[in-house]
Amino acid sequence: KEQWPKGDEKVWRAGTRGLDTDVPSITKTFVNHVQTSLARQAYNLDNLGAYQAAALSVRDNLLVNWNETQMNYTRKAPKRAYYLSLEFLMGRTLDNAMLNLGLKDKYVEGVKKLGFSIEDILEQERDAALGNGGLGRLAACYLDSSASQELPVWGYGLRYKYGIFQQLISPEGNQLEAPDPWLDNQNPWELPRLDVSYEVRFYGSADRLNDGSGRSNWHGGQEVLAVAYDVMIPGYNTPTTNNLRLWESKPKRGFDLNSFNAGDYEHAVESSNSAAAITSVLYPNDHTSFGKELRLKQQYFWTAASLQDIIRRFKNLGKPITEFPDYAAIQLNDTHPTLAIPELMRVLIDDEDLDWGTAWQIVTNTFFYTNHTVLPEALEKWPVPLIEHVLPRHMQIIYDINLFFLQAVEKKFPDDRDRLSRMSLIEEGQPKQVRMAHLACIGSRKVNGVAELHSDLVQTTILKDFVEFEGVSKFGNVTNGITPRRWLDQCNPELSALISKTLKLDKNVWLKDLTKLEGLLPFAEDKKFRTEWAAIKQRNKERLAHHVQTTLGLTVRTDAMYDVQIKRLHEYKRQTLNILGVIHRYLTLKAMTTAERAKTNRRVVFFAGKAAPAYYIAKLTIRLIVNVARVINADPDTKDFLQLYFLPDYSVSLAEVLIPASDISQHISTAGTEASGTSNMKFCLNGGLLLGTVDGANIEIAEEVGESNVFFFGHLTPAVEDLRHQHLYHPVPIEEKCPALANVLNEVSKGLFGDGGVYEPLLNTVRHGDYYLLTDDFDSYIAALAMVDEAYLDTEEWIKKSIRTTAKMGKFSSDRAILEYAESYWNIEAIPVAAAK
Ligand code: T68
Repeated sequence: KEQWPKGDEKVWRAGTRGLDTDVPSITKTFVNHVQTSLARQAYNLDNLGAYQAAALSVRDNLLVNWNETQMNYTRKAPKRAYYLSLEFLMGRTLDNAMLNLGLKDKYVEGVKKLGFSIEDILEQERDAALGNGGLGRLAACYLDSSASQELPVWGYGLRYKYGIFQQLISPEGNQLEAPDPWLDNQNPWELPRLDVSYEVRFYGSADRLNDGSGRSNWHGGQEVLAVAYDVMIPGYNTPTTNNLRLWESKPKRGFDLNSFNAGDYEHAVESSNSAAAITSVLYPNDHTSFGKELRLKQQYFWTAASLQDIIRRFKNLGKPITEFPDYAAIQLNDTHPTLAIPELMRVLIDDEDLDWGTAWQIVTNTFFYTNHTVLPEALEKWPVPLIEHVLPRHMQIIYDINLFFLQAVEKKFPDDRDRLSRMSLIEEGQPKQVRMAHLACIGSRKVNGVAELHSDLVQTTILKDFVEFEGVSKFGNVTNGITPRRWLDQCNPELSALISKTLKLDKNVWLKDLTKLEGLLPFAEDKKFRTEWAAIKQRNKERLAHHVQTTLGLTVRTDAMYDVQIKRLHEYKRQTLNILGVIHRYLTLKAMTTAERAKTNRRVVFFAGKAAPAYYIAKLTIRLIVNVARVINADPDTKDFLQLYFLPDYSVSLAEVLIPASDISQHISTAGTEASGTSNMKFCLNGGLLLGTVDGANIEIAEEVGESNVFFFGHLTPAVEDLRHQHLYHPVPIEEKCPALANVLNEVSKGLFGDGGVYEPLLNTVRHGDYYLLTDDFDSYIAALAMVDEAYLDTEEWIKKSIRTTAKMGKFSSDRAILEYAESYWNIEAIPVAAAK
C-alpha cells in the first residue's frame, strides 16, 4: 500500500491526473494550456501558440508516465546504467512523443477540431541540436531504445544554451556561422529541477596529507553550481519514460559583494559570468581535439555533477560503497567523460576514506568505454600543465594511476622501455600530454568499438599494447544501431503503413522486433506491391522537392534519381571525391550529343552538412559544391540530366525529409576511417541503396542485404598504409596515375566554376600527398557510379533491390545494440512499470 505522507488519501487521489487517451480530454488539456500556461485565446492563437499548447499537453502525459517510472525504479532499486555523453542530438520531440505514446491519431483529430493542422504545428518546433553528428545522434537513438526496452538507463549531459551553430551560405558560397539560441522560445520538454544542484570546484591547490594514506586536501579556487534539468524520454508502446539529466552551470553566489560594495560592478559580476560560461555553447569540432581550457571545464563540470548525483542515489539504498558497481554501470561515450575515472578515485579516497586498491577495484568495475574513432587527430589529449592548473588533485591521481599501471606492465614485460612509453598515460613532449583513450581503457571494465571492422582496428592499432597486456576478452564490438521509430515510422509514415499492411502486423510488433521486416522479402516478386513501394518513394521525393521550393525557392525535378550525401564535412568522408565525380559527369555530359544525353540516367545530387568553423579545407569544399551547382543548374545543355544542390543548415529534421527520398546515398570514406556511420543504416531502412567503400558498418550492411544490393568500390583497409607510403616515397604525377581526375582538377583550376585560384589549397590536397587516397579510388568510384546508373535504368530490378534492402535491415535497430550493452556490458535488466490508471 502506498504511503500517503500528508493529508487525506482520497483528496489526493481525486486530484491526481491520469493519461489523456481520447480526443475530448486531449482538446480539453490543449485549451486549458492555451488559457492558463500561454494566457491566450482562440482568436489570437497562431501556429506557434498551437505548437506550445500541444507540446504542453503531450508533456502532461509524459510526466504521468515519467513519475510512475521513476517511482518504480526507486522502489525496485535495480542496477542502473548511466550514459554519459557530451552530446545528445535529439532533434524535434513532439511527433516522436505522440507516436511513442500511441496518441498521434488522437492529437491529429484533436488539433483539427480546434482549427489547426498537425503538419503546421510540427513545423514550429526547433530542433534540440546539442550535438555535432553521429556520436550525438547515436546517444539520442540509444535513449529511445533504452526506454522502449524498459531498461533503467539515464542519460547525463550538458544543457548548452547554444547548440550546434546555424549554417548560412554567403553569396560567394562560403559557410557562415550564426548562433543557435534554441532556448529562446522556452522549452516545454524540460523540467527545471532547481532543487537538484551540486557544487563543482576548479583551480585551487591540492595538498597531499602526510599520513601515508595517499589522500589530499583540495581547496580554494572557483566553485560553481550544477543545476539539473530533466528531459523526459518516452519509450515506444510502453509507459516507461526514462530521464535525461542535463546540467546547467550557475555561479555559487550571485556576485561578489565586496567588489559590488566598493563600486567595482564589472569585477563583481565577472566570476558569475565565468561560471555561466561553462555550459554556454557546444564545441562545434568533431574529430579534432583542441585542448581549450573551457572545454576541459565543461568535461569536468559535467562528470563531477553526474557522479555526485549517481553516488547520492546509490547512498539512498543504504548499501556499503564497495557494492557501488552492483548498482551502477557508467558508459563513457568516447573519451569526453574520462575525467569521471580520476574523479571517482578522488571521491572514494579523499571523501570516503577508501584505500587505493579498493577504490581502483570499484572504479574498474563501474566504467565502460566506447571508442568512436581511430583517427589520430581525434584522440583526445590534454596538456599536463592545463590539468595541473584547472584540476590539481586530478593530475596527482592520474600520475598515481600511471605509476601503478606502468609498474604492472613492467612486471609482465620486463625491460621493454618502448612499450612503457607507448602505453604511458603521459605522452612526453613540450608540453607533456595526458592520453585520454589510455586512461579510459585502463579505468574501464570493458572497451568497445562501434562496428566489426572498427573494433578490430581499435584492438590492432591504437589499443594493441593494451590488448596484449589486459587480454582480448576486455575488448569487444557493439555495432551501432538506429531507432526505427524516428527513422522509419516517423519520417516515412506511408512506408510504415505499407509495411504493416503487407506483413499483416500491427506496427507495434515490427517496430519492436525489426527482424520481422524479413517478411517483406517475398513481396519483392509482387508487381502490385512494387508499384506501391515505388509510388511512396516518388511521393517522398515530391515532399523533399516541395521543401526545397518553400525554403530555398528552388525548383527540383522529381523525375530523376536522387543521390544524397549528408554528413559532417570532413576530408576523410571525402565529399571532395563526390563533387569531383559530379564535375566529371558534367564534363562527360557536355561532350555528348543531344541524342546520347537523352539515353543517360537523370540525376539530382544533394549535399548537406556543416564544417567545423576553423576547418579551412572543409569550408572550401562547401564553396566548390555551391559554385559547381550554380554553373551546372544553369547550363541548358545538361540541366535536364544533372542537377546539384547544397542544402544549408543540415539538421536532424532535414535528414528526416532527405532520407526517405533517396534512391542512392554515398558513404565513401577512405577505408578504415569511418568507425561505423549510422546514416547508411537510415537510408537502407528507407529503401535507399548504398554506394560506398568497404568501411565501417557498410560492410555489415552488405553482409545482411547481400553484396548484389550494394555498390562497393575503392581500396580496402589493409592497402591504405602502403598506398600512403607510396604517395610519400614514390609519387606518380596525377596526369599519369589518374588522367580523368587530373582533367577535372584542371577545369576547376582554370576557373570553370569561377573563383580563379581560390580552390587551389583544396585541389593541392589531392595533387600532393593525397592522404585520403582520392587518386587511388577515383576510377573505381566513377565505375561504380556507372553501375548505379545502369542498375537504376532497370526500374523493376531496382525496386526489388530497394525492397530487399529494407527487408534485411533488422540487425541495425538500436534496440539490438542497446540490449547487447545491457546484457554483455552493464548487466542490467528490464524493469517494466504498470500503466498509470
Ligand atoms: C562518429 N563520431 C563516427 N564524433 O565518426 C561515426 N568527435 O563513424 C560513428 O558512426 C558515430 O560516431 C557513432 O558511433 C562522431 O560523430 C563526434 O561528433 C565528435 C565530437 C566531438 C569530439 C570528437
